[in-house]
Amino acid sequence: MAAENLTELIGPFVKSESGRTLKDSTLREFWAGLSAAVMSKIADDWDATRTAYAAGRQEHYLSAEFLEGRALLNNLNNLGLVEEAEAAVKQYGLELSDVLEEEPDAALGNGGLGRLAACFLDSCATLDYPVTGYGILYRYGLFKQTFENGFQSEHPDAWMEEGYPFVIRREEEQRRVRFADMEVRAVPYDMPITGYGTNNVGTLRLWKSEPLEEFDYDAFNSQRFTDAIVERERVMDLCRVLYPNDTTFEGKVLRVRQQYFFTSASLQEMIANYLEQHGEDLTDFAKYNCIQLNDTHPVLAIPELMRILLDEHGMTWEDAWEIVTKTFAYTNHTVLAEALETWQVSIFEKLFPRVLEIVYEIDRRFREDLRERGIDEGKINYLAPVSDGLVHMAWIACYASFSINGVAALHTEILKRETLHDWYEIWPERFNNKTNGVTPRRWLNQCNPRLAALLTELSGSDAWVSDLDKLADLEKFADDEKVLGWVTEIKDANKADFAKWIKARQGVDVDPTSVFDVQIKRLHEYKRQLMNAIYIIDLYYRIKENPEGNWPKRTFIFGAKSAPGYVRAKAIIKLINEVARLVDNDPVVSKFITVVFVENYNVSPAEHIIPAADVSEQISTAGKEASGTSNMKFMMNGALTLGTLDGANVEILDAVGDDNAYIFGAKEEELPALRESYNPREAYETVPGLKRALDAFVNGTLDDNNTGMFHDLLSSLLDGTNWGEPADVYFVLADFPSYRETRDRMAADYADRQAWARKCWINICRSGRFSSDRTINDYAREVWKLEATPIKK
Ligand code: TH1
Repeated sequence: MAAENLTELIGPFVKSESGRTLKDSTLREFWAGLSAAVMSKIADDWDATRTAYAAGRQEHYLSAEFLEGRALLNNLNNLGLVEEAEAAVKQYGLELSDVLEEEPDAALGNGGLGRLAACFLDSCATLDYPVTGYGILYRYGLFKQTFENGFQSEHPDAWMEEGYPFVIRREEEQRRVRFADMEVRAVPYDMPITGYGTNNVGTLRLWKSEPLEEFDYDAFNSQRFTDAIVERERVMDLCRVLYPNDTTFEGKVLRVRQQYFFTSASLQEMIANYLEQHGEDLTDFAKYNCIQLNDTHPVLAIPELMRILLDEHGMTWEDAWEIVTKTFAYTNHTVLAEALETWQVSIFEKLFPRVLEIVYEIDRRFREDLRERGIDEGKINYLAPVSDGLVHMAWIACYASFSINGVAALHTEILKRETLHDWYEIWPERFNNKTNGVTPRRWLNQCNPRLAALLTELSGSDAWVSDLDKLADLEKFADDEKVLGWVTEIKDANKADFAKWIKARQGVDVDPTSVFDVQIKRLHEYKRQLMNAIYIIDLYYRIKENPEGNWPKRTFIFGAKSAPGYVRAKAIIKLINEVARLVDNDPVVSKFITVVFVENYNVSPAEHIIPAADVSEQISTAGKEASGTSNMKFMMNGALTLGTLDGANVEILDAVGDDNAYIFGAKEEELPALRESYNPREAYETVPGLKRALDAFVNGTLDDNNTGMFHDLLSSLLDGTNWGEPADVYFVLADFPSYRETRDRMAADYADRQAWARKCWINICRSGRFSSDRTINDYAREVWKLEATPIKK
């Protein structure tokens, strides 16, 4: 089977997918056929990997989100089948690139946290680590975004409704999950995770909820047919939709059901595998299993594992707790208070009373433990798993985990100093940092084939693709004019590609010779897209004032979804769209600048945008962005960072030095003092140009269709709110002057393309640290204690 080539395989697979002759098949059917053919080539190695991993020590990555994006090209690249696939579709007069664009994004995540999980699985597969991802097969991924008159509107993303060849249903490995008010089947759908330069194939296991019986015949026979159908739908509802909040907690019952559902099913599988491989005595469970909790969303796994060990395997509390506290490791991804998961005790009571009982017992013993350590009651009550009628998921995680990590150096320091300070005082040895990373397969080799070819040629092999530190050897070309010329040519070609892509997608014209200045990430006040927009409004007025000025040509690119209920974020989206219109309608200003808001930003648009970027906007308020990961993707692709000293920006600056990054704004340690004296109204009155730019929100220059939302935005900056929120919480106006100065300087620097290209090259060559391979090797060595387990070649 594996010997068959794609040229032979594709015909039959397309036919079976489409049920038609090849010449009548659609592009989508070609995509499905080619994908199915690729799956058939993976099957044997996948099976061998699963068998190899089952026997030894394994790590299980529990995450409510996996933002995989598209799978076909990634798999073709990993299997070395791109050329074969090109030839295979060419026989039918098609282009592979057109076939690839047919694939829907698997958008089972909101943003950085979900995409990180996907990059991690990629690295685990590439490095042969025995790691499995567990999550939820959401029927609807993150909503699709459209703009209606500049306003965001949301549409369901039924991403696998038309069939999706990259998941396999494993009927025989289903589990049962019990809630107080219902019992459901958890059916696993497995996605193969191929690696680069290895035959190992990892697994992402996504659970789907289904009714226990296809039909409740009892209900049917007693003429309650419709009741039976309604009950069925209730079970299917469980996995229906991904909650669209990034870094904010929403205490919906369905969400906590999802969390218990996938963690319980995953644990049952781990236990079953242990019993099969290592016998009835579970004492050594933690010797063979380690569980990484991706934020607090899977923390119910802690009391659930206790429940399984106590109730189903008759262990004592002490023995069970011993296992649990050697098994779990917790990653914190944010210090924002609004992200803290605290569930009402009454919800636990209703859904899983036995789990609540266990949580209470953890709480009781926790209090006893801390009292013995001489800690005062006030602090104990604050840190306790249960207090004031709320279950604190982060506190359970901190108490039960042997490892607690942040996702960038600065973030981990803030955890130790503030957010988790009390925990750090009691258990300092649990704390460690694991700076995030991104996979260079998708985020360089795959999305930027021109640059990848240059890197391979200059280094004499493609070894850098799975060992990104190798790029450091290429720094010797930093003053080689020929190489720098190629770097510039590659960027220009990528920009031309982007221009074509966005024209076809949104009908917008962009000038590929302009500076491409990009901010793509979830819309949140702390990320300060608003500061970016204010800069553009100010620039608009400055150009109008001086139309003969030597203004560099620039394209400002945005991509961002707002949580549907986040009113202020939605107002910022409308504002940016209105700024785009203002600029576009002005015959003078539009000669110099263009504003493009990429609709429905997602993983695959990012793959078009990032290779074309010159400027990477990483402008969050210092201390608020735990890490950021697009900053790393931009760096790898030779875009220069315009950023604050926040999250992983700090480490990027460390790697490239002051000359090769543009840093501005208040530092995290300066903010408390600044807050004391901060008066945003004074900035409004005194910073040149600021009043003019902000007045545009409300004086008719920008139109919010009489919703009042721009007025609210302005007053959030100048007045705060009558529910006690201070003015300009995120220091937009405070950082604006240094942002403007730095951004202006950056645009002027671009004119010297050679000097600019040199900076780009340094960024590329020093991006090795930001490969998720480095991150995963660190987790494997320091937290998971995991050995690479290659299957035979
Ligand atoms: C993000 C962080 O905001 C970002 O800075 C970081 O790079 C990324 O995680 C990966 O570590 C987060 N996303 C979420 C999503 C939810 C809750 C908390 C966070 S933190 C739903």
